[in-house]
Amino acid sequence: MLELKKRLNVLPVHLIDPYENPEASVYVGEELESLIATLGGRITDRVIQKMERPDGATYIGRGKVVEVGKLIKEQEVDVIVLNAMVKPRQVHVLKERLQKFKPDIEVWDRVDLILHIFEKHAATQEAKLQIELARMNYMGPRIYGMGYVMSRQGGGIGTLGVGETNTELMKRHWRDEKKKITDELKKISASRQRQLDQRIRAGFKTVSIVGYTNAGKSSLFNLLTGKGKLAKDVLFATLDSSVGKLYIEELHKEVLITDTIGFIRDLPPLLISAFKSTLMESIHADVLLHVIDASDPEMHTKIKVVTEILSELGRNTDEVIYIFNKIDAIHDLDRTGILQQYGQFSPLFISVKNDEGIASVKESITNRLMRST
Ligand SMILES: Nc1nc2c(ncn2[C@@H]2O[C@H](COP(=O)(O)OP(=O)(O)OP(=O)(O)O)[C@@H](O)[C@H]2O)c(=O)[nH]1
Ligand SMILES: [Mg+2]
Repeated sequence: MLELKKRLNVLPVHLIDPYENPEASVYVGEELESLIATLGGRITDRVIQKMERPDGATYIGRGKVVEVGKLIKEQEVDVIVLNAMVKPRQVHVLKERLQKFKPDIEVWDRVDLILHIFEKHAATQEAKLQIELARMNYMGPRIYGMGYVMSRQGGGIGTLGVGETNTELMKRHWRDEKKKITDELKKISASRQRQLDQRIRAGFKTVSIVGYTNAGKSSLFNLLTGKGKLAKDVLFATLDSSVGKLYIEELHKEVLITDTIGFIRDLPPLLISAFKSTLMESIHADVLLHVIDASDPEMHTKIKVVTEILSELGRNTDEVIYIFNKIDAIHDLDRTGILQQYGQFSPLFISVKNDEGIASVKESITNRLMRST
């Protein structure tokens, strides 16, 4: 693991399919750079490789390796980040080749970058364990076990059982570690589930806020619950679920509201599954609010990403309420178009920043709850 105390020099490397819509690549590239900024990295440069298909060995291709190699030396780059999910083997080979130019260079793919951000923002033991599990799932037994086997070999390979190969050892280590973490997570989740059950038995209804990262979920949560939760212009500011209360006059009752981790495109299912227990609780709420950044040109794609993840997690997405936030930041929002396209999701237009439309959110929650009781 890389020391994150000092400010990292980061070089993003984008592989662009020349036949793909160039605008789409720009947005995906911008997202990568805001992820890097979120981690506190300094972007030294930007390398673009136009290729229809990644190179099997080095991902970026032999010629590019030399170009990137020279850059990382010149610019004292600590990490290069590949803008995609890349096979561990390709990352490994690329790193080896680049080490000839700069021995301590790190090579991350997009998922590694996201995992480092998660790690930086993880506040609770549960979040930390979930990230560790996600990392293990993502690396797989071989890559995860590499460091372990090296250290065992340092201590003498004679400790291995007869006929036990390194791969088997790696797999066993991976399985054992995974079981330890999973067991611990189960305990935490069970105790939280008990709390939740108690609340449900006490007659509390639940409302959950979901959406793409940076859409304004925590900001809305704060406004609804009066809590001072961290809202920041970074991706994945929130990693832990938090619960607050909102009083609904018509029901003469308080409801529980949860704010949780944001979604992002190309989040591998294995990574989501590590956060499943936290996510499951929240997405199976009585009312689900999907917060959308209406000022984002990529809004429609992001809505799709969130909807897909919700269905992957088994939530019926028909009854979600769409909340188009940040209307203060866009002047020509096509409300008619949105109402037509997303009419079935009872779209609301709000600005948390200007405290606009919040009453409509409460009203919508109330209506749903009245219908379901
Ligand atoms: N202009 C504008 N900015 C907003 C509005 N609501 C939230 N923001 C800003 O959007 C950024 C993200 O807000 P958060 O509430 O942290 O978003 P989030 O969805 O919880 O993000 P993650 O937890 O990182 O997934 C912050 O800089 C907020 O100040 C709004 O109505 N208008
Ligand atoms: Mg948040």
